[in-house]
Amino acid sequence: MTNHLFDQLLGEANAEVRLAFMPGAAWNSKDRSYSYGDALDVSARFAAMLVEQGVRPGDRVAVQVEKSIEAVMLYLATVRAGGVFLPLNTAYTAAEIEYFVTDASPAILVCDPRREAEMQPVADKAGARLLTMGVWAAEHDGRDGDAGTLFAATSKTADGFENLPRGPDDLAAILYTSGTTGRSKGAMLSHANLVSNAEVLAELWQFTSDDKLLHALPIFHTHGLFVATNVTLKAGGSMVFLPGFKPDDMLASLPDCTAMMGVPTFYTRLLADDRFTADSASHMRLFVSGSAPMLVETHQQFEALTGKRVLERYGMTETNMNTSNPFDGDRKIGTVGPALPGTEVRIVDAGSGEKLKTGEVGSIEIRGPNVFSGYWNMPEKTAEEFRDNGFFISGDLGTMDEDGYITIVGRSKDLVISGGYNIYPKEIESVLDDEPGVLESAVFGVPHPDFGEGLLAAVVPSNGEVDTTNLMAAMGEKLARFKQPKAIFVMEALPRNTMGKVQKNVLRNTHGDHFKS
Ligand code: MLC
Ligand code: AMP
Repeated sequence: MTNHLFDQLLGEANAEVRLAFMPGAAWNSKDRSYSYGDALDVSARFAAMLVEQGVRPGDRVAVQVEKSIEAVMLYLATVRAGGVFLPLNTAYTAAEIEYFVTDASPAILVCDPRREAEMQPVADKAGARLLTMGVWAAEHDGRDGDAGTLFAATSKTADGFENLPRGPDDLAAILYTSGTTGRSKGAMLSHANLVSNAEVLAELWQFTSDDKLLHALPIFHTHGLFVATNVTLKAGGSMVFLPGFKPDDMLASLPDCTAMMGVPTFYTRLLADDRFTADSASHMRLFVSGSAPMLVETHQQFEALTGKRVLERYGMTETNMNTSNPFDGDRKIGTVGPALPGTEVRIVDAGSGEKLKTGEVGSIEIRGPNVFSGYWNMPEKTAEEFRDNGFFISGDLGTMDEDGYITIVGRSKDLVISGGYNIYPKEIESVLDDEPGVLESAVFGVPHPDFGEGLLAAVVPSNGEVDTTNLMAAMGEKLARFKQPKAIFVMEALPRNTMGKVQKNVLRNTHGDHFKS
């Protein structure tokens, strides 16, 4: 019996090798270490538990828990049990989670024990069984913290558990990505999508079992879960697993690592810290950046300080990674490199779909084994975003040079990327427009020194005035913190063109200096 993703990632794992450890008095948790043997054992026990709890092949397992090694085990367990892993941002409010779980109707929803009371009605409404997953070690070493019901339901042995069979085209994960219409869409990723990307990246970036990755990204998105984790597993390497980005912990962990993956904010924060020197980076063989554009200036500063050039690559929730600058060869600053082996990337005229000439700006489109099969329950949306010949329309605009390197120059979608998180203004505008006293709103991004882009909102009151403090409070209940505008401006009217369309470029120009210190 084969389980495509599991077999490819862990089929030949050397049980003795250390996979990950989570350091850190700073995180109020004892040093803990996992070998590949532990990973095989714990993920099998979790998988057996999921089957006992009623998970059947193809069932979704929705998970909103803090980052931990055990959360990775839950991902592997879901795959082994034949399920579909559905990770959710820990910042999402109960209102946001309700949309995802009613849309995806998972068999199981796993949440943090501290959120059990607010999540129970959400699970009930979606017909999902609720489990809670807290601090694993609380069970084992008596530390403070609620371990939750998931560990309690897990048997002490994995005896007799066999992976459920799953083929390359079966679903392995659904990742929700916000949409231009304001409704989030669940990108359906198959076993083959994930395996092909992990194989290609591990080889291209020359990952081996000698590598130790500094992992400080969240594990509910493509970057931290599939790129960072799957590539490490594929290579049989190790990870230092930090719950988030804190400069002290990054600097303390760097000497022990060989590679790091991060969003541009990681790099600007490291560069802003005097303790980050050429020495801190001298032993590192690879720094990768992606999820948002890295400024040329940041690239140059990093290289001037460390003598190393960050390798920038380009991906999406729907497609995993599409392009990458080379490991060996010319890493061109300001570009995201050429298409990955096995993946086609083309630049076309958005209207006609005709291929454009070298250097011309057009729609970036992608085809290959990395590209998802469609949006969950949204066949029309899926059809709109694919060409008849199978190319996926990314919504990004770019050029291709004579060597096939892609430069992203903008987006045809109304999207703000803040600290590597995608925010679709439409979703925030819908929330603002529903508030009493608001006639209409426009949400937009402007340059932000830490997050790349920072979110701002302009609102037009329905009766002359509106209390922006109340608006902020209302958003606090409905939207994750990172989606809330950092400031709200009251305007008499929104700037519009002759067609009546809101001119966000005018708002961006007017408020472009908002975050400049
Ligand atoms: C936190 N805040 C943010 C924010 N992150 N606001 C806007 N954008 C963000 N990204 C809020 C906090 O809630 C807080 O609010 C205030 O801003 C300051 O927070 P902080 O303590 O400075 O933030 P921190 O916890 O350090 O997080 C920043 C970060 C994090 C950049 C480390 O956002 C992060 O890990 N981003 C990575 C996202 C990611 O993995 N993207 C990959 C997507 S996959 P207040 O007001 O309460 O103080 C993808 C495909 C691909 O895109 O190509 O990879
Ligand atoms: P997400 O939907 O969260 O997966 O975000 C995908 C989007 O992130 C892409 O469509 C791009 O707009 C953006 N992105 C990812 N990597 C890069 C990069 N290296 N440079 C610029 N934009 C990027």
